[in-house]
Amino acid sequence: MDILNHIAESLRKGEDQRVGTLTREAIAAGVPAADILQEGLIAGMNVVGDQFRLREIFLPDVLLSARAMYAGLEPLRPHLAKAGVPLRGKVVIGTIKGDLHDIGKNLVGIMLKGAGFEVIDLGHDVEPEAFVDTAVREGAPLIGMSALLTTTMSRMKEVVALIESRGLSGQIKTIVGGAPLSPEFAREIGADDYASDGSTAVERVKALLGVA
Ligand code: B1M
Repeated sequence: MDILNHIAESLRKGEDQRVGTLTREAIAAGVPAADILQEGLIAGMNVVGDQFRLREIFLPDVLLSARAMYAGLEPLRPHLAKAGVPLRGKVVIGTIKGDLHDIGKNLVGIMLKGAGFEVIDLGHDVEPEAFVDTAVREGAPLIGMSALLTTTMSRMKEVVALIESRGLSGQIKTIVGGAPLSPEFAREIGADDYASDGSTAVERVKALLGVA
């Protein structure tokens, strides 16, 4: 079994220390950070999601795997985010109210920081008002929202509605993402854009803010 399969398998088993060690070994062996992320950590987490859906494992197991995911992301962080890129503008991000899933949102934040954006991360379970209030206070022209639950994704439209009702349309743009979302959903709620993963998010944010 190669090291990426080992990482995926250890993450599935919730072995956080092992995932951290294997990730560091993979980095030292010169395995590209993007491969460690996609074929190791995310591949393992996808298996966890499938097993959870099929009720082969339960919530405490998923929590252990989430902890292992963070143990792998920690050493990977500086390799995902390229150092020394000039600041390109402020972005407010967070996971929408009612939703505690933050791994994907954090990854998007890492990639945006790596691309030179100043990222204000409001965390998870974020009130719609908090997104807009923070963007106004910080002078941030973009809000990025994440949702992993079909029950919480609809709350994103409250943020878009607040931007409109406060007369901020055009001044503050929105981008949404998360596993249950789609470009159609983004259009339906009036968001300015949708991204399926971290690197696409960087490209779409650059385009929305008109920076190279
Ligand atoms: Co939850 N959970 N969970 N969970 N969990 C899912 C999402 C689920 C699909 C599992 C399943 O049934 N197969 C299911 C949702 C079903 C649905 O809504 N239709 C589910 C459920 C049901 C639940 C609970 C309700 C379970 C319960 O209590 N009975 C509960 C809800 C709690 C709550 O939020 N209120 C719950 C809890 C949890 C944990 C706390 C145990 C844990 C989260 C820990 C944490 O995040 N700190 C957890 C986990 C880990 C998962 C799975 C297994 C993995 C999610 C993940 O981190 N993926 C997940 C199944 C799955 O997705 N396979 C599942 C890895 C991550 C890198 O991918 O988040 O998709 P992702 O992010 C991607 C893209 O989506 C995109 O880029 C990222 C990088 O590529 N992206 C963006 C994300 N945000 C973006 C924003 C952008 C752009 C792109 O722009 C701003």
